Amino acid sequence: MRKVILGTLLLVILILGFIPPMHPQSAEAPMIENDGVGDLDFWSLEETFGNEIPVVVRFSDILTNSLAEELELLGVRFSLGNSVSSRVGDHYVMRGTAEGLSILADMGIVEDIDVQTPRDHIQLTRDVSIPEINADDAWNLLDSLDRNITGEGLLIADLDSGIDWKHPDFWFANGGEYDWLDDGDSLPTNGTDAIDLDDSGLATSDEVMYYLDYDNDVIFDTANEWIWADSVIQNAEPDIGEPFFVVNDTNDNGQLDIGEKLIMLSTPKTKYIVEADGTPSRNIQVWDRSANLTTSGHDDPNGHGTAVAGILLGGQIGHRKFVGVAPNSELMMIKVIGGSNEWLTIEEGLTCIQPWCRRDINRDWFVDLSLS
Ligand SMILES: [Ca+2]
Ligand SMILES: [Ca+2]
Ligand SMILES: [Ca+2]
Ligand SMILES: [Ca+2]
Repeated sequence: MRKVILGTLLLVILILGFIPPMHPQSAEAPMIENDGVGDLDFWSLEETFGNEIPVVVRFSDILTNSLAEELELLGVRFSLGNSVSSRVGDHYVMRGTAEGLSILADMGIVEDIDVQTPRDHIQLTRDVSIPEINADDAWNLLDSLDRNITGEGLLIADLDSGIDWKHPDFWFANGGEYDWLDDGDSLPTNGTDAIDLDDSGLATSDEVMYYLDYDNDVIFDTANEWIWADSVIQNAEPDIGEPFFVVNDTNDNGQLDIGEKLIMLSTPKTKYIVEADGTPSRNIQVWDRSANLTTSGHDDPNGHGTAVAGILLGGQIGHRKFVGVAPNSELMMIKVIGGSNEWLTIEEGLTCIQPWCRRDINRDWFVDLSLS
């Protein structure tokens, strides 16, 4: 049965959105980091914010009702009305006077206080926010076809600024397992280890293994960093056609060990991209994974659509730290934000879903608008 579900994840996206490697935090509002309670100068902040200093407070435990009432007597109140609606996990959005926040910081119940960025919103990474909405519990449930509820079989139409569809977060780990061939130090080593793509047991020049070392610690972190084969152009850079992999980290230590397999990311999760063709008349064009996606010049310089797609369906369950709500679903990105006449109006975007909906007649659909 086909279902069309029109929904908005606006609140979820505002509260939960974040893809660390691709989208550094917005600089729209000041972000004051502190390493512990007491590093903030509340009195300086009071000069900026008056008696309404907006903060995110991480408590050592969920607040009881009586403690929440006690805090409000100190002149520290909950930004969104009460302690329930102002909470994500053990983080609370609050506002208060410098004096009230100072007392709060010294009460021994607070792990951390930061100034809100932007005001009234909590920014948490997906490893915190996705469990908070119980998505990880839903993954363990079965649908009527005995499939785990991970988005499998679902096509998400997302009206946004586009997607960096080549990013390995947006590929299925369905390309089979491969051995890695170590150079003798029992560690992943850029440029000297190999991925045995032809299962010959021998390393050849088109099987050289690399990993992206985001934190420059010369250690490959299986949950946050990416490994790939420099198989097409041997230049130590990932090129079109060079496969990325996730690790079957069987001893669950976050590292690639001898005997552990690599799983190839083989199929893009992005099934369709719909955008205007860049001419003033803005003719609609469709990039189809089964036809012409790899030849598209589509990109997402804005970044918002890619971030939203990460929340919707990014990552691979069991292999990555940051996983979206429905990571086994497929994506139709409809570009309604952008320049150079590549955008559709929202009305055009919603309209063009329909013929595709009829084509994918046995699909369940979800439509996401996250545009405010
Ligand atoms: Ca090695
Ligand atoms: Ca590293
Ligand atoms: Ca290369
Ligand atoms: Ca391991």
